[in-house]
Amino acid sequence: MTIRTIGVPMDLGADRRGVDMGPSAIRYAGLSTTLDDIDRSTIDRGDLTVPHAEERDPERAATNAKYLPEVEAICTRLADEVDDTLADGALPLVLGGDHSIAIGTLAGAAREAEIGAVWFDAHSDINTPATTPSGNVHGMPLAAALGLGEFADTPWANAPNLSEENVVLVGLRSVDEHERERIRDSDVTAYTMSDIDERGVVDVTEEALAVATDGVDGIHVSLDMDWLDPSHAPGVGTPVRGGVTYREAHSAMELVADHDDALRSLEVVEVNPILDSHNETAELATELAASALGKRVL
Ligand code: DIR
Ligand code: MN
Ligand code: MN
Ligand code: MN
Repeated sequence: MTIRTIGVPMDLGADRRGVDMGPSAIRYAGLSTTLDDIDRSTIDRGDLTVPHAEERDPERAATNAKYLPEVEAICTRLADEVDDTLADGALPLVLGGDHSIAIGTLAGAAREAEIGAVWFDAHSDINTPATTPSGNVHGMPLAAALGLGEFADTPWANAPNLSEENVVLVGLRSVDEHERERIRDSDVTAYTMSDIDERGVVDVTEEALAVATDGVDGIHVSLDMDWLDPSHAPGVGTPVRGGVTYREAHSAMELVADHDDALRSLEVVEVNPILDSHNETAELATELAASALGKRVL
């Protein structure tokens, strides 16, 4: 199956500017040649056009969901791109950009199919404008896609065929107070870093994939680079100590590739070259995408 790369240089959903350079840094790290090692054809569709904060009314940043109209416009376009890609029989590989773009990827992936989602992230991304401590939409994409809280009234943000039972969070270590309640009150499955400590990343990821794929047509895999420990992935806007190691991350992505019959879309987000060290986080993002898409040593 052809892999189609779609870059989304979005930084309006996060506080730290620079994550808009993520798609460029990932390409510079050699994404296309790395993917050539996999037995699949790849095509790069370039980047969606995303406005810069400086072009926008500063008032848009003074709300409890910063730049939400811009996020809506971009995610609506991204959803169309993802849907078109799938309709052409290709697999969308979406490069972020901040994690708010997942609203668009999920909406597109779920347009014509029942999907599950596996979320590799330090954070649970299930805030809403009423619960967010930051106003940053990158902390809200799961709530938006599931139509939770105020997002019940924003149809553009709701993924049509995604239900809580098939949403799985893996590797949590930074969850806000209201997010904790929301996860407990929902049917979303969540594994913290403690679960990975106790059971190992292979066992946890296998179970996560089983839950996400149960009874659906396919899954979306969203990889927030802050899932990794900052010692391996320093180039992210919101690093949290105690993340997975380099090998654990590869191991989990290889398990994703083992479920390639279910994999419908893949997304790698939150690479921030300004905070990175010699592009190592972008290089790691490239490697992990390749592992998830089937690259093997032998
Ligand atoms: C925090 C941070 N929970 C927020 N979220 C991040 O702003 O809602 N998600 N960094 O990746
Ligand atoms: Mn920019
Ligand atoms: Mn995230
Ligand atoms: Mn995160």
